[in-house]
Amino acid sequence: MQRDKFFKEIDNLTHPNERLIKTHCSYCGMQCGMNLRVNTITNKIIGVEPRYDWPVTVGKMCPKGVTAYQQTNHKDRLLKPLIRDDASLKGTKEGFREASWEEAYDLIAAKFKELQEQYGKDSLSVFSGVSMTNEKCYLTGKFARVALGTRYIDYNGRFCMSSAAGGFLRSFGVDRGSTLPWTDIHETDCLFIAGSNTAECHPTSMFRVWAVQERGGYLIVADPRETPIARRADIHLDLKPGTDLALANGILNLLIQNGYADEEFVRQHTNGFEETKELVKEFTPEYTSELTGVAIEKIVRAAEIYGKAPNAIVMFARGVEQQHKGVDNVSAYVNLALVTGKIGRTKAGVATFTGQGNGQGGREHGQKADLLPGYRKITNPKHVQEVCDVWGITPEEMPGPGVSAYEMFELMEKKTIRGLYLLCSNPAVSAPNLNFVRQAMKNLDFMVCADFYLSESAEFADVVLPSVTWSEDEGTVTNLEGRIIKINQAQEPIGESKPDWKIQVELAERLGRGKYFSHLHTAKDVADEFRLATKGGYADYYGATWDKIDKQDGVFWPCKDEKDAGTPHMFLDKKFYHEDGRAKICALPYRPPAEEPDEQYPLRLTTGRVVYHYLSGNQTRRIPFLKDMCPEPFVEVHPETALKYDINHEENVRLFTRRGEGIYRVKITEAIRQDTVFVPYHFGHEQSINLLTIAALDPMSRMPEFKACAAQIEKLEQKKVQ
Ligand SMILES: Nc1nc2c(c(=O)[nH]1)N[C@H]1C(S)=C(S)[C@@H](COP(=O)(O)OP(=O)(O)OC[C@H]3O[C@@H](n4cnc5c(=O)[nH]c(N)nc54)[C@H](O)[C@@H]3O)O[C@H]1N2
Ligand SMILES: Nc1nc2c(c(=O)[nH]1)N[C@H]1C(S)=C(S)[C@@H](COP(=O)(O)OP(=O)(O)OC[C@H]3O[C@@H](n4cnc5c(=O)[nH]c(N)nc54)[C@H](O)[C@@H]3O)O[C@H]1N2
Ligand code: SF4
Ligand SMILES: [Mo]
Repeated sequence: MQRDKFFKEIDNLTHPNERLIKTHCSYCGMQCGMNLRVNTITNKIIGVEPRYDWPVTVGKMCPKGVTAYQQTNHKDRLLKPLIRDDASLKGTKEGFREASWEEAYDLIAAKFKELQEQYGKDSLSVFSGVSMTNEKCYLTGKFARVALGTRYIDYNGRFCMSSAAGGFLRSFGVDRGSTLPWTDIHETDCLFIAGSNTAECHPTSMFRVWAVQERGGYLIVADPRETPIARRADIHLDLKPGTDLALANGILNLLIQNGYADEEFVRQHTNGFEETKELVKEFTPEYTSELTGVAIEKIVRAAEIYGKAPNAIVMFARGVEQQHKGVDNVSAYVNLALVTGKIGRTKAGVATFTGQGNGQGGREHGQKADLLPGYRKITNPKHVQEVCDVWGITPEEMPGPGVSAYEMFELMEKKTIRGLYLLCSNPAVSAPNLNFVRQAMKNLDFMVCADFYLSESAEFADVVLPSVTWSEDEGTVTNLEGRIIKINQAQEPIGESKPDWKIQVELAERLGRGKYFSHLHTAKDVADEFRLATKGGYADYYGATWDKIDKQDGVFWPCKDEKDAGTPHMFLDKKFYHEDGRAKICALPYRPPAEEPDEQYPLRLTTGRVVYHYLSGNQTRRIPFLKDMCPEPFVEVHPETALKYDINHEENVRLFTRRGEGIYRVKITEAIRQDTVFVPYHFGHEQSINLLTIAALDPMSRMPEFKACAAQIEKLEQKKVQ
């Protein structure tokens, strides 16, 4: 009997009563190719298989990806809108009741109108995210500016890709996260990877990284921690958090001094070399070592390897970018490629590991405070006119630039902003300096949150709208290469949940702005308008039709028209996007982290990720396998430091900074510097490390310094964990 039942169950899983939907993972920028398995009788998603035929990840997936399908029919899904009747319970899960869409829309429209009549258009704000398709990101920007008419829109990419964007814009005049396709990586001779825990955060890149070493090439890693990738590196530059600018300047100085500059390339295609050369002279190996804590020999050897390599790729991620000089760090690492001319050809270039699934596309099409679709500037009258022509509004109706994500919370705290439409982000966990941010959200007169689970941020909302997971809708996403790909629908939305674009179309109607949205009946309708709105912008998607994406395994932007196959390699013609066609080599003076350790707070706190969880954890903390593997946060401490504080492995300690504190379980490891502690940030409420982080913002990108602040540890005598 048992045996029969077993085989029947197995049979059900592999039975012909199953269809495969070709799509991509819901999580990180790798966007691994997958097929969702759908039961044709129940029409429900029942599993996943990796896609070997997807050229970027060729059948590889990570623990998050193989369990991502469990989100769709999860018991925690929001099935109906929720309305909070008792405002005194704001900030908790309590006090909500289920409501119809009609009632929810009526309430939102009435409250939004009331606030705008009393306090002006800009009393409302939109805070969004880039786990959404390009079409949804595009429509969210239009919704803010046309349906709400507010200048205040920004998004979670401000905490993620904004420094990379700023650095690329300054250095190249264009912001595409990678100058080359991922399929080039394993063929290069040297990878210089800074501030990226690649093996845990972009795991399906690793086979290409190892392949470089297997072919006799080199791997250089700059990270304060000995991550899996640092452990296998030829050189591990174990720098103090917040000192990348000194490291990159020091290496650039050695490259120039030792004759590795490509003088011809520099003369013909760049500006700023002489000034930069002068500036970096100060960064001798000795001085660089003093600032960064990295041994002199390692710095010298790293420069020699990178300099000698015929082809090399400089890669980086949030370790470098989430600093209050993140933009300078990016330009400083880009300098290495520009000075040595290792860019603008195949197998050589620069790439950032874009974080979220649509971290690239989501920043190009109007969710950012100052940007319109196609990477157009909201401060450029020509650009505004081009978008107005598509939207059917006048330039006078277009709101001006707003402020960055964290600064929106500052305006909420001051009550300049009184209403918030939050979607696809969980800032009550992921924003810095959380005691302040949570208070700012509490301060709002009215808040809407669209999510498919009740997030920690939804706890601050007056109305929660049930949106859908990635598997219940279709659209395009731009992966970390700049390749536009297609997400396909595998299942109908469960319960009464709706895709965000549809919610916005229906809400616009209630707000009296229906005529600008009512022609959008399907995701494809939004896609067609979206492509048109990007036409002529430098992030031009006009030629990236769904058909072409399917036929070509994706389309790299820019892609201008039907005939254009797209642009896998940037700058092959050595033309950069600044007006004179030259790239900029940037002279960047060193600045220390905003908050340096002192007697009271002698340690450096840095934060980041583990392989099992995704961002605020609102999705992955609900998946049994992932939760089991990493149920709670921890603090990594070096054995010498543990000895000094008399703390043991697995002991709970109090970790605190000038802004907040938390109780964390100690993980003793030699894989971290003695002066540094690390905590992952995927956890909510009192477990959020962002209660401790600092909101020191980069002057250009407005990126907070998640990666470095001063902290202290205290032993909790009684609180030992059994
Ligand atoms: N498993 C998993 N994967 C993810 C995500 C996730 O949440 N979980 N999120 C996705 C997203 S949105 C993003 S943005 C990416 C992030 O991907 P990564 O940037 O690779 O991840 P982080 O853990 O934030 O930080 C990377 C490394 O920076 C190091 N670091 C800290 N301070 C410094 C410093 O001052 N200088 C240098 N050079 N390094 C430093 C840390 O030790 C860490 O190893 O991952 C994506 N992939
Ligand atoms: N200390 C520290 N803090 C950090 C970082 C760090 O390294 N250290 N990294 C920062 C970075 S790089 C990032 S990217 C941010 C990310 O931080 P968040 O923006 O908070 O990221 P998520 O957890 O993805 O939040 C997305 C929320 O929207 C929901 N959601 C997902 N898809 C959709 C959709 O299509 N529609 C709607 N309506 N909802 C959806 C999810 O359930 C989830 O609740 O965190 C930042 N915060
Ligand atoms: S590497 Fe990223 S895209 Fe691939 S399966 Fe893991 S989370 Fe998903
Ligand atoms: Mo991110």
